[in-house]
Amino acid sequence: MQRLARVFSSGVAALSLIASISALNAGPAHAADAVGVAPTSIALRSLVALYPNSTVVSSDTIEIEEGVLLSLPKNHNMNVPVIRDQSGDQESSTKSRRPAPAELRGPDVATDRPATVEFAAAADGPVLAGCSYKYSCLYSDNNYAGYRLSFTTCAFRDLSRYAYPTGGLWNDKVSSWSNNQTTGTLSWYYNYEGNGRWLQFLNSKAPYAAGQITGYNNMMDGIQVCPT
Ligand SMILES: [Ca+2]
Repeated sequence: MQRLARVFSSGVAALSLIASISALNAGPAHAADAVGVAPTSIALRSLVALYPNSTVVSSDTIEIEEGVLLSLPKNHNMNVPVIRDQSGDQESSTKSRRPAPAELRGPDVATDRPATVEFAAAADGPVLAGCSYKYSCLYSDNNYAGYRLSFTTCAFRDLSRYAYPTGGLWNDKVSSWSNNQTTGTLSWYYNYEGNGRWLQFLNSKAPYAAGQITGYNNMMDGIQVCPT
């Protein structure tokens, strides 16, 4: 009977802990959240905590840099936090930064951005493989699964500048890709060869999607979105 009472009382303690966690999660939005969307789930809150300068843009997506979005996997349990393995973080932060490519060279064909790029289109275009219209997307798993990076600003991005949510960095993590920019707009993809050399090994012309990267899985280190 005494044992039962103890069990009962610890059960109450556990319950009240759950209640206080729930209260925490249901707490008022921070002032900063007012700019975007309040992170409503445990998963999204944990993701925001990993990227201190990020802004929430939707229930599964944060903006980690201007024009760069990071999304939770489609099948992520929103009640389960994202846990980062920090064992390699110190090594990553002391690694010397890769120099930006001096000159971005694309393929010999179709290097021009078409004159008919439809920036005037006000209505949203269709989502492609989970990738919003006007974005070029990279996924950590095959078939557009796993974590997703979405880029909309025309710029070169070194993937080794972005922390991968569960540990390490985003370089050598990409397993599928899509380009849902305006029709005809290009994206170029790079592998870093060392000594300042970036090798363009793939390119795409919107709309385009590939569920795997045959021969180049987990190799990509950089993306140039809409080269000019
Ligand atoms: Ca690589």
